[in-house]
Amino acid sequence: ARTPVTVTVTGAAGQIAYGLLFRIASGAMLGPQTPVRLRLLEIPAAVGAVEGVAMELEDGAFPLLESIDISDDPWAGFDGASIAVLVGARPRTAGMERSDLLAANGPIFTDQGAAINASAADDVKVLVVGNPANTNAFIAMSNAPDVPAARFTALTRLDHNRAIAQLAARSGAPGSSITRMTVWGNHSATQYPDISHTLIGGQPADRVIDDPAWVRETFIPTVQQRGTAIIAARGASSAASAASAAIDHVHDWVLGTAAGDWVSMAVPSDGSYGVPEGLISSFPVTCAGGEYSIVPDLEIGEFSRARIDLSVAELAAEREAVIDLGFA
Ligand code: NAX
Repeated sequence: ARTPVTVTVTGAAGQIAYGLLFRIASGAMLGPQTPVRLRLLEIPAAVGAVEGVAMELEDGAFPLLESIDISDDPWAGFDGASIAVLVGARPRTAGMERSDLLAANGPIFTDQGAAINASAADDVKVLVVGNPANTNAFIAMSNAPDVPAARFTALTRLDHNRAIAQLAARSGAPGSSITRMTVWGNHSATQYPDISHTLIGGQPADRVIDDPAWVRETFIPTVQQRGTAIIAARGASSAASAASAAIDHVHDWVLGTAAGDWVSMAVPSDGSYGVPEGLISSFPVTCAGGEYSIVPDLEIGEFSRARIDLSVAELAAEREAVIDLGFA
């Protein structure tokens, strides 16, 4: 058997974790050959609940699950972690502005960044799911000076998968035939799902769909507002689909993307596509050998340019705000 991999999940008593942990234990994230050691990190008030989740994980009798450790201390919780999935965050409550949300989450991701810096494995890969995900990842990255910045990423794969689902429904083609979808920018309502390089059954998506008004007026807003639509329908925010997207994100980062295809990940910009260096923004990426690379040289039309710039401006403002608050 292969060497076990230590995976830390924060917010382990929450809704997303309840979907995520069982799939990690089953091998869906790191493959059917890799044993996992789970570290579950929670706040003290939720440790009891997380003990219940651990009992259920034991009851799954997963052959790949080597151990489960529970902690409410980030330094212990990230000890030896090669994969860190940061799901726990302070939720937005009624009357809270986005700036209040940034302020409430700053201390969590400052501490967790420092703890990852001090105690995670040298090869740690970090995925931030908790919102505002891109900026929380930026804070964690800024507080982990010894970890290469490129290891800090945020989840936009759910938005990517939602976009594929909408294209499949509209075209009648199976989702598996839809490739080269791109989501740019922030995981927020300003995100830009871009089909200008997407293929459906190997043909350009905009030619297959042939309805620019649908793309502008229905497709883009539907993907941007999908989280809100799920809350309205379900009475709770997306959980199993977010967990599934987190599995996809880490799976592809570690095990690689399919030849000829790419995925969307929010990663620290290297300045590509006019996105200021260091902002954690969603890009099209390919993955191989445990590393991702931003897909180079895509042509960006005027329509796309304006939408990417809008979302990136929001990210830059969030970065300003957390720097002013002293979190980065
Ligand atoms: P829940 O409220 O069900 O669970 C969150 C858990 O995090 C709670 O058990 C809480 O005790 C724990 N927690 C809070 N602070 C913590 C800390 N400092 N250390 C460890 N644990 C801590 O929320 P859930 O539905 O699981 O959503 C979690 C986060 O994902 C939210 O911020 C949510 O907004 C975000 N989402 C992100 C998505 C994305 O695509 N990036 C989509 C889904 C979701 O909206």
